[in-house]
Amino acid sequence: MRWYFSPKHLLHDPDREVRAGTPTPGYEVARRAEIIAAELSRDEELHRGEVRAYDRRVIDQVHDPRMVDWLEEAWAECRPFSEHREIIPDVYRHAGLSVPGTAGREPLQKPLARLGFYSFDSMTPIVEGTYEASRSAVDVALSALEHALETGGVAYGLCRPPGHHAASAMIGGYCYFNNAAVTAAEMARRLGGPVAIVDVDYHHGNGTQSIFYDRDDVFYASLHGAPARAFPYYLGYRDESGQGAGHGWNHNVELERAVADEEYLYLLARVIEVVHAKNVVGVVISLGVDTYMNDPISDLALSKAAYFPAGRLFRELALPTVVVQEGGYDQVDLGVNVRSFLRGVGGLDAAGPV
Ligand code: Q9C
Ligand code: ZN
Repeated sequence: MRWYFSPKHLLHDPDREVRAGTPTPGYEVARRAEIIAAELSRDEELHRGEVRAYDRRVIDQVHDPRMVDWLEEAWAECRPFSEHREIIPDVYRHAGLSVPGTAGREPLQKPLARLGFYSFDSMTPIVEGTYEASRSAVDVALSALEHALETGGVAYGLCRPPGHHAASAMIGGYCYFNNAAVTAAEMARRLGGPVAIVDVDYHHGNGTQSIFYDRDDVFYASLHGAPARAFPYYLGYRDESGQGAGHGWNHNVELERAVADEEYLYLLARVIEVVHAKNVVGVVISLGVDTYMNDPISDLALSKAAYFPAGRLFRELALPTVVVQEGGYDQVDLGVNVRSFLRGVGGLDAAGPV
């Protein structure tokens, strides 16, 4: 199996995020990706492929081009207003700040108001290199897609920053461009048939859900901490099943706290059956390993032993598959958990070379 990784992720290096009003060091750090890359480099059965640069038009297929323009300019235009390296919003476009027909009004003259227009939380800072790093994460995912389409097999994009909380015109949850959504939309277009995104990150992928909510070319299925207690709180409920042409094309499974291996694998197998019944022709996996028992910001209880069988369950589908990295914040076992999942989905044996 091939994996893809770009050192440009290092350009996104905020020192802090704001939680409960307090600046804190932040969990989504550059070291995460370096840890995963180091672990995969040790595995002789996983081969690193060449990352290509893709045209912005691929991103514009799922993101509002005005947001893409904005993200490119955001740091420079907000820079004079921040005392730090990061820009963090202080006013947000809450749903209550619009009446029908006004939700699209972008305050072009005020950089911080524009920042709040496109952001939904204070944990997703913008630094000088955020745009370039985010573009590179999309390049990584699309390079993996290219390989999966060429071989009909599996490829992994070690994307950073992650993407599944980013919607068409909204950043948040450490996410800027939705790598999985861009990849799935392009995969569906190239294959000429519907594809599925299976999101196994601890958090609900609100951005991915929103992007495809009224579409029947991408089926979105997610298992995640129930939003009544888990970020992003306002989406991810089981009754959100899609609308219009997309009705029946969204599937949320809410997990209680402390769900462990056996129950998780049972529920994931059922989700994969649902995907199978959709007759999709390709799969994108949003892989977050923040389901791990030692994850510092999550409350599930998966052990290291869960990730290999979790990956292997996807082999049942026997479809071109792109795995993209989302969350996972335990820096001790992050790398081994990702590697185990990849060996599972890649059809390699459990142990593997050291
Ligand atoms: N007390 C991803 O895993 N903060 N994003 C949660 C919990 C934000 C996670 C606060 C979590 C975002 C890609
Ligand atoms: Zn997550």
